[in-house]
Amino acid sequence: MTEPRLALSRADFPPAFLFGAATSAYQIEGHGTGGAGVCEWDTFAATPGNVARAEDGRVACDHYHRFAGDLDLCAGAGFDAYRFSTSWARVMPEGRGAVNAAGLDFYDRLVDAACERGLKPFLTLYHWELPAALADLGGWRNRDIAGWFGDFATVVGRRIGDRVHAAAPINEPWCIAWLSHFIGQHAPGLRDIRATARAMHHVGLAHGTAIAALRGLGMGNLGAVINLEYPLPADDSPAAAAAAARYDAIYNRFFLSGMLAGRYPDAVLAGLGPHLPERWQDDFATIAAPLDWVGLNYYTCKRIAAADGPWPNCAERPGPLPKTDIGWEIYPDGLFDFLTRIWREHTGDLPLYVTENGIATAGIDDRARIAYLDAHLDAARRAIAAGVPLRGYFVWSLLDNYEWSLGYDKRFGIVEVDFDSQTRRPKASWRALRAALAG
Ligand code: IFM
Repeated sequence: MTEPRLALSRADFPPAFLFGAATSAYQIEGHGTGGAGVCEWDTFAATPGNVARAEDGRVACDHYHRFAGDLDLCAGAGFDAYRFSTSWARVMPEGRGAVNAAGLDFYDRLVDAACERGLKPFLTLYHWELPAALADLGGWRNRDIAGWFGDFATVVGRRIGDRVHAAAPINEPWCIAWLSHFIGQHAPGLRDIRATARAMHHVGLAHGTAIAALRGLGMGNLGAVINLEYPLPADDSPAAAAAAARYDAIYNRFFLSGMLAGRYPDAVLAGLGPHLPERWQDDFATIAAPLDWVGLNYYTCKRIAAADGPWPNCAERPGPLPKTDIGWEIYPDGLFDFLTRIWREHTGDLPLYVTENGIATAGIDDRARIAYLDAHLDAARRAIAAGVPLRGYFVWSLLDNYEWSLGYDKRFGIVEVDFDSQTRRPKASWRALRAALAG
């Protein structure tokens, strides 16, 4: 059988365009080893009903011990960059105060190993493993988290900031705030509008505080990584159009607008305004600290209908397009539209990156992934042709890994992981990428 190939290749992109693979700490490292402190996801997973099969990140891909081989696979596919995150609870087991030297040493070795293989390290400081000791103090609901996070940023930046190519404080603010405090699907599993409003604001405040801390260390190339979901009205009614616009404001515009323009959209203030902390407007001087780039994580669209009940009066409906193993519709045009819209409305000349894009699909002969990557790379290529200063694209993910509340059976990797034996096997998509990125 002939090997499936991507239609696009490196030659279809500008010469300096970076191709990378992305991962995150808790999803691959094995949180039970190396002196990491208990984090919110450990206790969330240990609570019945929160995570499929109650699976957690204690072992995951055992990347903590196998990172060298994993980076060989990343470099072997021809990638230019590796996007990874540092675990707050591994570096500071209590979230504040004492540093776990073994944890910092691990990230030091990891960054060196990436550089040795010619991979530019893209650091994300926080990808969701909040130390449980900070969750005890209210976690993202507590304004003090901005200062605690700034201290964590300083500890990490001091140690590896000299070698990372780019850094962003926080991965996917929407997931940390809305998905985790309003929908309750991620740790800490709350469903409360006041908690949500505070988390939405404090995530931005922590982001800006960390940017200031990293700049204070002399680091440059600092950005933000925002996740986006393309809202399509579920029907032709004006009510559905209005609901989709509200969804867009909450999901896609709140953080971009806060971090880049120093204001929140009125459509979100209509619901969250009464629950925001006092004098929240004063914090924009910190939240909207100048950035060097913006990263967009994109996967899917959502069909949004109007709903009864309290704000935001939005309900999701099933859509007709082909779906991934998670049930997400495949909608590459959403990536093109977002890139062009965000460039025009929010970021202007700032370099953009697609910092995550990928598909959950089973099996090692993952032609569905190759088709998905092709279609989204084509959307990226079209956006560049339209003038968008897109500088790179990262596949999510290098390895099959812990997909949060869905556990281990949703497969996002271009490399298969057997979680019993910890064997790695490159999939057809890994080989297709290697062929496309060669030369
Ligand atoms: O696995 C996640 C990742 O942690 C954040 N972005 C989306 C991915 C797929 O759901």
